Amino acid sequence: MSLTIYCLNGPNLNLLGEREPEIYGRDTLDDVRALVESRCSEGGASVVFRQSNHEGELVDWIQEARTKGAALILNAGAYTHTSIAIHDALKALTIPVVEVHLSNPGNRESFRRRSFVAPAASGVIAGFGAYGYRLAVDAAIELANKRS
Ligand code: CA2
Repeated sequence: MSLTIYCLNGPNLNLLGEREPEIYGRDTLDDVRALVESRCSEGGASVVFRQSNHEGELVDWIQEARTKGAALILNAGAYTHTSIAIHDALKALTIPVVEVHLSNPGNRESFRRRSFVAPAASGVIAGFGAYGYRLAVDAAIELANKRS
């Protein structure tokens, strides 16, 4: 049976491509979805790709990935820097987690330097724009295959 990769996206990422292209690039979230779907299909995996502006909904989906997913790619947006609820949900997972960001939070405002996702992630990909999602898919499939 093929692997299912969850790719979850947090608040405001629905606005991608509409504002601040110098930080987040010109790709829309639909472009990112297409890239992720295509890379997953090349790697023999299926994908559940979602975005929410609501912390609790993201927590629900992380819990869903726990039983239905082989790996999780997560761009928690600003919740990365604030959410203990997302941190706790991630800690309950046994599947690999790949944290991804379009920008590099490490070279931006100091409040973006703390991540509540990173301590629960296998690795972090940041600063490569939409291309980072392609790298994240490769890492997620590699880690999921190693486990199965
Ligand atoms: O670089 C990333 O992927 C971020 O997760 C994006 C978040 C930000 O809070 C994180 O520090 C880093 C913000 C997403 C907002 O996306 C927008 C896109 C276009 C226009 C406005 C917001």
